[in-house]
Amino acid sequence: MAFSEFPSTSGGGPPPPWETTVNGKIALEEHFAIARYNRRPQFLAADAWRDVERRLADFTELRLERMDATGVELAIISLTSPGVQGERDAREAVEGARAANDALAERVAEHPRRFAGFAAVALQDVDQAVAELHRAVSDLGFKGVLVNSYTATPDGTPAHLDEERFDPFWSALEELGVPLYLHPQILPADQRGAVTKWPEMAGPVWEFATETSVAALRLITSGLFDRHPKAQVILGHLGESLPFNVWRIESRMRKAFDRVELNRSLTSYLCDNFYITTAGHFYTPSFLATVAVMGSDRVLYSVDYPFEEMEEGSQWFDNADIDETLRHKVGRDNSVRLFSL
Ligand code: GRE
Ligand code: ZN
Repeated sequence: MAFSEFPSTSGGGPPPPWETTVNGKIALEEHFAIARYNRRPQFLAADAWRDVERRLADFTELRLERMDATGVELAIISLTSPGVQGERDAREAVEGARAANDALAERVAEHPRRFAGFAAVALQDVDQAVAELHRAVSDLGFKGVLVNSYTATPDGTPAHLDEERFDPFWSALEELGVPLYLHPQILPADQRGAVTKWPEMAGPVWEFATETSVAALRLITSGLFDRHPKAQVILGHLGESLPFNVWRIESRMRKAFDRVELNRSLTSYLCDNFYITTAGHFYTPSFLATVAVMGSDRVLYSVDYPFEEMEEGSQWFDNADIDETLRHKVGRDNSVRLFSL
């Protein structure tokens, strides 16, 4: 298999016991939960949830074994959705983010070659979120932050990442040089009409893609990347449908508005300020379209464990009919570069 050619990153000394089975992939939409955030999403059936719940809490017994078996050397782990973004109370959110990050840091410290972390932050309090981001990156060694799109507020109005009050947080990300993983959440309550009527579309089926593609477009159209040109955002699920639609969005945007207030084109923001992962989307035609739009340096392998199976991801990716240079870039090299590993 292609990935067996990867050199070990373990440096000198005797090979660690996993070396025979790990072949070097890096995955970065991989979730865990501490007890307070390990809650069944309403769109997951109870029997499916029992398994996910156990696997969210586990790092070693189930997760590491599957990583070994499927050639994932390093998983960058994040708190599951909605996590801290679901807290209406700012103090609870601040406390929850800290607890989740401390718990994750402990697990990473036990297996520093196999796990790394994305921070959770309480954007309910922007100053606290900036402080926690600094602590997570500088003290805990985390590789960036993952935000489950919009943040709850006391009155239930969602706070979106393009709002200017979050500018200090974007500045902190630029200063630290770390990316923000923009992860889905279910739609805000007042927008769930179609998925309430037809639950078949809820959550990862289609709701996530609509929610998060709009969240990403809001970042662009708000001019956020003109204010924060170095900001880097990661989208999962092959870009939540955006690469497929970018030409049409851009074309119609130009036709609808002669007033173009942005410095650059939509496509150039997408290609310069975004990375896209394969999390939960293991389909070669869509993957190749994504690479064609984004370029081969901005697509990264991921699974979305434990909501998706590592076996399904690696069976697709390791055997996909793509060239080996591309497989190595997406499987590993692009992440090594992005996260300075
Ligand atoms: C995800 O992280 O993508 C996810 C959830 C919950 C259910 C399904 C799913 O957070 O894919
Ligand atoms: Zn996910």
